[in-house]
Amino acid sequence: MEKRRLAVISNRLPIVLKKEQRGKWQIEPGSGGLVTALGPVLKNRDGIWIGWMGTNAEEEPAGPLLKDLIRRGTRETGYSLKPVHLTKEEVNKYYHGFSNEILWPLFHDLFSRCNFDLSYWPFYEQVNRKFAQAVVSNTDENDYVWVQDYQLILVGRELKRLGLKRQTGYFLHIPFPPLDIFLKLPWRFEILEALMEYDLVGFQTVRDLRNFVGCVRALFNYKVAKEKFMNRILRPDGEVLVGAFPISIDYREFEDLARTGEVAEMAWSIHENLPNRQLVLGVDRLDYTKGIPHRLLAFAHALECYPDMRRKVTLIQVVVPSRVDVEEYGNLKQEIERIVGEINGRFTEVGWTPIHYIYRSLPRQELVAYYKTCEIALVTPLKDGMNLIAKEYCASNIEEKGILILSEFAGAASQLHRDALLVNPYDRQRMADTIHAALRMQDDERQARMRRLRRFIKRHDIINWVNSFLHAGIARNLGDFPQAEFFVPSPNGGVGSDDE
Ligand code: GDG
Repeated sequence: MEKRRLAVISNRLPIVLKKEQRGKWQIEPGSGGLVTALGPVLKNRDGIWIGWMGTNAEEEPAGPLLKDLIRRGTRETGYSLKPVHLTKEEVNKYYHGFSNEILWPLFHDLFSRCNFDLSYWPFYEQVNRKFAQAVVSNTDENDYVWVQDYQLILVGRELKRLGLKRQTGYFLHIPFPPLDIFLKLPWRFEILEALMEYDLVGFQTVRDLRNFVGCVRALFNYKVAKEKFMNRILRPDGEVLVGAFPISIDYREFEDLARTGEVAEMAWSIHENLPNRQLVLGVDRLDYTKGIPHRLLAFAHALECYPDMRRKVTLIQVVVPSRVDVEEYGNLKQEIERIVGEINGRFTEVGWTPIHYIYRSLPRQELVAYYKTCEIALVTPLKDGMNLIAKEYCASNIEEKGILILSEFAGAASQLHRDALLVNPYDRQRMADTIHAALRMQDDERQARMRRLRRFIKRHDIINWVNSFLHAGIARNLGDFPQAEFFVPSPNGGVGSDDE
């Protein structure tokens, strides 16, 4: 049999095309968990990555120069990069429109933020077809095609429409909503049917998986059979395997970085400049799903309820610019800055400012220095597929004295609920109480919790994630990966029953 290659299809390529000030084009390597995880796998399998380069086709460099840049990217990454070119209108309607104004809010349960603009759908279909055509041109029958995330749900369907036979897998990085929310989507049947065109579909948590299966049962009445820890959906013309594969991080990379002298020095200087107090850290992309205003207000409520916290604790809130040209995100930034200003105006005393607000992306080393040195991480999204910040904080917290306060609505809670302190981000009083309790937690309890968190994440790292998906997808080996837990909060802080 010919060699099987792995082809990853994602909205963005793992390189970024940048125009320097003097007009010269450059490529820079992309960062993020997916790039680190898939890089080695793609290299070893003679891999291919298909994606958009983040620029409008109208503004891209001329053909030969672009080819040259891509060739350079291919040389540097060690696998083949295949760009999909999108026009400005396609970017607006497929990416900003259908993906980010419809699927993103709907799948995060924020239905009232959806803009069901009818002109977006044809572009979503058209661009997904373009991606499928790129798969046709760059892969052959032996290759395994692995499609990533909500922007590209229709690629599997389009491949079939083009008459192409490939073994395909799909992973959804964001949550999958429950039936009552999913039903609001005008294209609900098309989206659900398209997901069932893949051979394997992976979700972040068992809850997402159940939501999906619930929608399939309700809207299509297909039979669903359990097989080991997976479900097999039996369509009239075939079957699709669905499972929960919680994504993770490159644990080693964060731990190793946290051990370097540079990071130690940065970490020391952070505390040196904010002496005699505990530091609470929030790091988020600018996005309304991350619950930043709720968190700031809960922190202020804690200062109000527990005056002993004043002068002894500082919240460092890092907000990473994202989707900056979208009006809604601009408004969110203003709202955050207004709340920070009000809280600081109200509580600041000579020598103590309650919130340090940073609005920019930090270099990886500096981010890890904050992870390493801050006593508490406040990771409180309103809804999140997984949330990698929670896992990165633990991996980098090598002295094992940190406390993770985590939202029940982050996918990460389904794995970390035993040793993180869980909160409902809408419950301001409980959030305030939990922050206060964390500040007073004894060192031995902190250490025991953090040690267990780190051990778990080390065992369930990103390499493990890639392997379990590919084992299920390529080898159809369903036996040797761990069962994900079904998590719901319980009154005394345990795991909900799994009696489905
Ligand atoms: C989607 C889902 C799911 C953040 N600030 C800086 C920085 N980051 C990096 C972190 C982390 C990543 O960005 C953020 O990952 P998240 O998981 O928190 O969130 P999304 O971007 O919303 O990702 C999410 C994820 O996909 C994976 O499946 O977990 O639920 O929404 O890796 O390190 N990196 C640097 N400086 C920063 O200031 N260098």
